[in-house]
Amino acid sequence: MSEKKYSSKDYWTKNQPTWCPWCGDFTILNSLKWALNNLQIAPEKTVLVAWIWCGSLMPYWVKTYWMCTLHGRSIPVAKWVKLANNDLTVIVNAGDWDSLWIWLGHFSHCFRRNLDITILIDNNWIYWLTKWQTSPTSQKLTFSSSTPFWSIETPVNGLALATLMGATFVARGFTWDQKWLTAIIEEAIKHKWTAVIDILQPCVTFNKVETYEFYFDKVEDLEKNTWKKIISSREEAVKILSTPQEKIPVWIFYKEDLSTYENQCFQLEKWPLVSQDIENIDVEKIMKKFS
Ligand SMILES: Cc1ncc(C[n+]2csc(CCOP(=O)(O)OP(=O)(O)O)c2C)c(N)n1
Ligand code: SF4
Repeated sequence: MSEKKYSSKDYWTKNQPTWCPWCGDFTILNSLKWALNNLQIAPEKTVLVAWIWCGSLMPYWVKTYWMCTLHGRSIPVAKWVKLANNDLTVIVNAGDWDSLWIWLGHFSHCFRRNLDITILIDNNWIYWLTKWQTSPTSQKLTFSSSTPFWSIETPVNGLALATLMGATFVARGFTWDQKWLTAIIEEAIKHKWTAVIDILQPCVTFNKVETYEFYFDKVEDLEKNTWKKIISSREEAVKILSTPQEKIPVWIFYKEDLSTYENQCFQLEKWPLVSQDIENIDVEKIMKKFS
């Protein structure tokens, strides 16, 4: 086997993560670094996009290019990064409020576009940064500072929504299991279309209900091979994702290869936009046509 160009150290920055001990975000960080290393993706060809919440501090601890954007705007920023230079590996790291509340429009529509980006949702079923409020993924009857008489809304089913909107890679991971989470992230990055992974990430400080112990009982055990099937029918995937299961399935649910947005842009046929000579492009004619 040929020697690896990048070692795992090439993806580490000098700074130490400041999350609470046992926070699930550590597993996501490690899994992401291992996935990049296993795939030998050049750190200088990778862009991590996030904003400002607990897990979105992740870019400080991964040695790639990164951007912390405005709240709820990571997907459009990731999209423009990808369109400007489709040679880059672009990864979005989001929270459950970030993706399934403030960003819901961007989240839904990105699957129709199907650019080659990977979206990780660090789903802790609660808002951390603003100190323990009910989130769009909180279960019914959640007690928190924003719902002191318990929540009565039903939670958003992000994966079912993504599948309905045309997602071509839909998966769930669990932060107790770094080996499988790494494998899922690797598959998502390899997938040449928009990939989404909902990651069950217990917030050990603020979420005293959906704890690791809570999930141990409920999550499928991949070592026992209880779930590990990839569904090829979108209808079946939506049905399974929308039907409460005895155990929460983790792994890749649905995968399909279609045309990426980039592949359908004639402007990107030969080179990424950043490598093209735009000096002599005359936009006057087209401006006149539509003015
Ligand atoms: C436009 C806007 N509205 C509200 C906020 C306040 N705010 C900051 S973090 C946050 C919740 C983040 O929750 P989530 O995305 O689930 O991540 P977590 O912190 O739970 O990991 C909110 C409401 C903000 N920063 N910007
Ligand atoms: S508050 Fe929760 S989500 Fe944030 S670092 Fe601590 S355990 Fe993790």
